[in-house]
Amino acid sequence: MSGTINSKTAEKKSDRNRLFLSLKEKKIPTKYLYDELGSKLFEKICDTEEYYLTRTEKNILDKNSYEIIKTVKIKEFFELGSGSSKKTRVLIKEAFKINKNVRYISLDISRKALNMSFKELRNISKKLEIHLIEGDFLKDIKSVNKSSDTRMYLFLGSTIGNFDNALAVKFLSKLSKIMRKDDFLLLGVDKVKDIDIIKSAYNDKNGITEKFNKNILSVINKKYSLDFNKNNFIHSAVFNEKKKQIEMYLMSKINQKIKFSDKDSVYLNKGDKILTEISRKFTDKGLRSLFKQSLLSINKEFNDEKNFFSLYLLESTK
Ligand code: SAH
Ligand code: AVI
Repeated sequence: MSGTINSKTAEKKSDRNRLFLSLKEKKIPTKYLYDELGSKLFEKICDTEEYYLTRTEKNILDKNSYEIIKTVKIKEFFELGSGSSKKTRVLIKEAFKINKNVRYISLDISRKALNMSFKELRNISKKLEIHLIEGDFLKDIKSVNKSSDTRMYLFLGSTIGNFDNALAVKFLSKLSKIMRKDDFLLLGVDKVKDIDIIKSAYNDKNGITEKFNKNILSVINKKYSLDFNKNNFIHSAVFNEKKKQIEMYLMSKINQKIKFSDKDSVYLNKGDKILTEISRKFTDKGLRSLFKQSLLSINKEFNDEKNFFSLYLLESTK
């Protein structure tokens, strides 16, 4: 069972150049974590004992979806980076109970995620209108801004934490400018807490995060005909206390040269680290400042008892 996917991800020569420039800075864009296997591994991470984020956010949603849906009259949900939509389900189900004409749109870079999302939401009802868009939320949001119905944007799972501050402000401001008077953004954010709890979420004992991280090499190998050997790398996820962020790296075990094209190669020394992802953890003060800079204001805030994770219902102040 799968829905029709509208694709916006044609491969361009500039993507290859961008990847090379990124590799020269010892970075791989985070979006390459998510191919078919990457999306499956991410789902497995969500079920690990250590990865508290998903179950905490799910509990918050389970408890508050009714209140959210009751307070805001939404015709259309537009989820960015939906993954499997397992958490979103309860929200859409509540909305569908009230309004059978409710519409759900998912924009995700991974086909696997879109298919999982379709499966998850289709079983609410065959009548639920579902649109799937394979695209990059950093590039393609504007092109799907065609609806005149009241819309709730969903950006869950603390994916905003995968952006540095400048990118987060740019992304959220863009959303705020697109949002109309009656639109909302529901944003999930992971909070600063005991460092050991955070670190173990990215270093699970069964090595699923390690596989997820190393899979990024298979993704770029396949996409750009490269020959990274994952056995020559070590998974490293450390907490940068100053920046309050997890930094996920692949550390080279050896001195190595990876051919990129006839004229270009990537050189790595033993111990060199390639950054694959940052995952920022937020304070209330930091969030207030982020929202202000991004032309957003808080309508409602939902937390768990331990204050591990927060869900914000935001409005545009543009
Ligand atoms: N929101 C879900 C999934 C989070 S994982 C949850 O809370 O569990 C991040 C999701 O964003 C993945 O499904 C991944 O495929 C998607 N993603 C990552 N980078 C993206 C990009 N640049 N554009 C669109 N989707 C992206
Ligand atoms: C999608 N994103 C918010 C996850 C995170 O926690 O930063 C991705 C992830 N990386 C490693 N584990 C999970």
